Amino acid sequence: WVANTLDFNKTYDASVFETTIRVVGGLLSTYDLSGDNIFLEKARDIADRLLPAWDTPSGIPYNIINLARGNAHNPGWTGGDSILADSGTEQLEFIALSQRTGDPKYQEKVEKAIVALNKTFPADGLVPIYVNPNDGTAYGTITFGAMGDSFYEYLLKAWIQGNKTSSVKPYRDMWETSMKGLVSLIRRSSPSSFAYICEKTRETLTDKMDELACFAPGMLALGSSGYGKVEAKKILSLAEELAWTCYNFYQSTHTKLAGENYLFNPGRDMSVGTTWNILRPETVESLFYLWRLTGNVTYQEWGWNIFQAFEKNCRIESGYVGLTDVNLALKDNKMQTFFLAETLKYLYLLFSPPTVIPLDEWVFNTEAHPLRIVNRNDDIAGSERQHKPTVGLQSRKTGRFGGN
Ligand code: DMJ
Repeated sequence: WVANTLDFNKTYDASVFETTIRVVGGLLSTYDLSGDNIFLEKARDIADRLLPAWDTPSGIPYNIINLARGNAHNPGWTGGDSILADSGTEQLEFIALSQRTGDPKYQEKVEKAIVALNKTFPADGLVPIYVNPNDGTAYGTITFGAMGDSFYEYLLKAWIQGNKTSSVKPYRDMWETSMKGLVSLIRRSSPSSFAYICEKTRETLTDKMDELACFAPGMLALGSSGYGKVEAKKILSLAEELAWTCYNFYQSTHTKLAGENYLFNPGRDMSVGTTWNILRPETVESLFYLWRLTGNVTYQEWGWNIFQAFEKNCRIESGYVGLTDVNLALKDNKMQTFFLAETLKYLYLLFSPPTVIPLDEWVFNTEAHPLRIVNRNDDIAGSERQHKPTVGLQSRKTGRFGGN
């Protein structure tokens, strides 16, 4: 079907972010798992159609592009600006594509966007969600939930994908800076002392956390081993605390499924804000990482309970659907693709031996498509040799960003 029927030449305005993480990521992962060239060819076809989105004055992409015509723009409701997560979550896929094709152009485009974001990177590493594609300045809310989330995830994962070498150290540096910022947003509820990540607009913190931000415990756990012993322990323990909070997002409702976001009020711990559940994966994703990295079977138990709640409330004859209200158990009529790509995959992996997609050989893109970590010395067609970075990252003299 992919060889004979899949055709990307559509007059369709596609989200650059969603198409990258779902389609390019899915095809590249299938290529890595099967070795069948058709998947690489198709990944390249659609990536080529997305590439003009990065032709902006700053290198920060427009977030929508017409797949057949190649004209790019931003959604009207952002006032013409780009969204942080939509603009900084293509690095893994496009770097992988350059590695596998030997053509550096994909990597160059997505790294230029990070370089642009790094130019105005704040001291606490927390970047607001709206970014001007002309000059890279950012404004609006700071969040690890919707519209911010995977930008931070990819800083860490690009470092892992690059074998944690000096050439990708700038990613790690940016990520560590952002994690200091994350720590500054942590507050604890009363009476039960659940740790949560606030949102921030200018100097004001809001006691609200999206379920989407529940990818953060997994990210912190995954990144913890890159710190020295003492800091690693602190970060891992924060990851465990946040995972407990996220698990309680589920446990605190009538269906035992989490709402879309939570509000924290003194004396009342957490309460559901937006009531729907669209089968999102972030909490089970974090449980998967925590189980792999700590070996603590409690995370399997929590994952099993969440799985049972999906079975009980969301399963219908033809598949699964979300809920419009997690307390009233009202069903919607949609099964999001990330339920198969992520939610069920992470649950499957939570109950598989760690040798299934080992974390030292694979890195999951933000849609849970595993990409093989390629030994940089063995990069196909020698991306190290061929790739001449055209941009420098602040004053760094070394590294992939630095022009060596
Ligand atoms: C997925 O598409 C990805 O995980 C993305 O980064 C944000 N969240 C959705 C699923 O909730």
